[in-house]
Amino acid sequence: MRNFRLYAITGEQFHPGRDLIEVMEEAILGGVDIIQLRDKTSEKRELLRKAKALRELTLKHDVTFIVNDHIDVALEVDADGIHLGQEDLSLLEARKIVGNKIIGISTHALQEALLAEQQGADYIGVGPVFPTATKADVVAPVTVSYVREVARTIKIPFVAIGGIKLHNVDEVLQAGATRICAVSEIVGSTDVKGTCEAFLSKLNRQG
Ligand code: 3NM
Repeated sequence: MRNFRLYAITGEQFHPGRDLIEVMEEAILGGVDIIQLRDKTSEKRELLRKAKALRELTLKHDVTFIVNDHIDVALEVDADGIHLGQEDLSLLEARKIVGNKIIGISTHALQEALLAEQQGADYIGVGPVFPTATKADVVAPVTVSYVREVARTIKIPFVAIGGIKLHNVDEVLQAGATRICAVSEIVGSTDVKGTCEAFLSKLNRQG
């Protein structure tokens, strides 16, 4: 799996009146190197339309493209990978279906992280670090102490997520994260490109 540092997930509720592809292209121009389509409300046909458009966009810019939950959609548009939560299809089942595509797993505790690593996840999500209203029914914040624990223990790439903003990202980086993911702070920004650039300059300063 290609290295990545700044991971953006779609969140259309944060940019009413603005086109999905336009917003995500701005994020890419700001330096995002991996994009995930996450859409809990669209019907399949609409989801497929968005996935196709994002696949085209990410190919054009040579950026990794991940689809959340919907393995069928990921396969249909030949996405680079899928992202699954703890309640979704198991990693081992998913691996049988997607072969060597990227599989990312959300984790909220070290046991989940260790299991995902052992079962062959390509990367894990580590969160929610801070409170977030973006994900429904999310567990209580795991805080930067979970980031620190994962940084010490886990060998596969991990990405910190959940409530991460420009004003609190330094704390996450200091805890050992080298990759971060944000939804509302990026796609809800009035300057998507500038926000991504600001995240990257903090990531780069950290090493
Ligand atoms: N997954 P924002 S938190 C999609 O902890 C998602 O697994 C999380 O959105 C996890 O950057 C989250 O707006 C939402 O807080 C992150």
